[in-house]
Amino acid sequence: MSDALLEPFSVTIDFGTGALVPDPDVLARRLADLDGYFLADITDPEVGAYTVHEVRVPKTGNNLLSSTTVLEPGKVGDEYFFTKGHFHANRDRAEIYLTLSGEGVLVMALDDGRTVTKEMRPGVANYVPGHWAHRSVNTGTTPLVFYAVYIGDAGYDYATIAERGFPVIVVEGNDGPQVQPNPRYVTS
Ligand code: PAN
Ligand code: ZN
Repeated sequence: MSDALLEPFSVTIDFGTGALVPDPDVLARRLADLDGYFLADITDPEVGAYTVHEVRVPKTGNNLLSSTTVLEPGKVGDEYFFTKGHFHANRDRAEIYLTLSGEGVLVMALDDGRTVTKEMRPGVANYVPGHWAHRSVNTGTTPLVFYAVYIGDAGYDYATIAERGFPVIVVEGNDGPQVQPNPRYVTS
């Protein structure tokens, strides 16, 4: 057996705030942690961008990890606040995002630049197959809260996105959110 036998357990999720009971591992990202990710300069690096609340489970391939993300509304330049975005370190590991509150766009991209965007709104479950980098963008005026479930040994490759960016950006246009080519995207 590759893992200890776990006791069944339950977690309570507040759909509005993303809070989990019992207490999860919490990671908080400020705009300072997103330095270099936006086209425009960040004027207030201390502003909170998002928090991730992860259910405590061993990070092995036979477990399912899960977390809520609470992504604040806001913009840097014309770009809406977003998560760093990543490929999974084990690239073929899949993931599901279920939006609990707020509205946004899920940007997914392959290594070759192929890009798919999907709407995030309460009740929508987005399936992120293996090999697709993924980033959430809050296009609304309230926190975007979603619950993610992923294979325990998925891991994170942030470096590729930090270096190359995503092929598209999501900006505020005259008629609402617009998906546009990222002028700084570095092709492989
Ligand atoms: C999510 C993300 C979370 C924060 O749980 O990790 O939304 O985004 P970044 O990790 O890109 O900063 C997930 O996709 N886990 O695999
Ligand atoms: Zn992921």
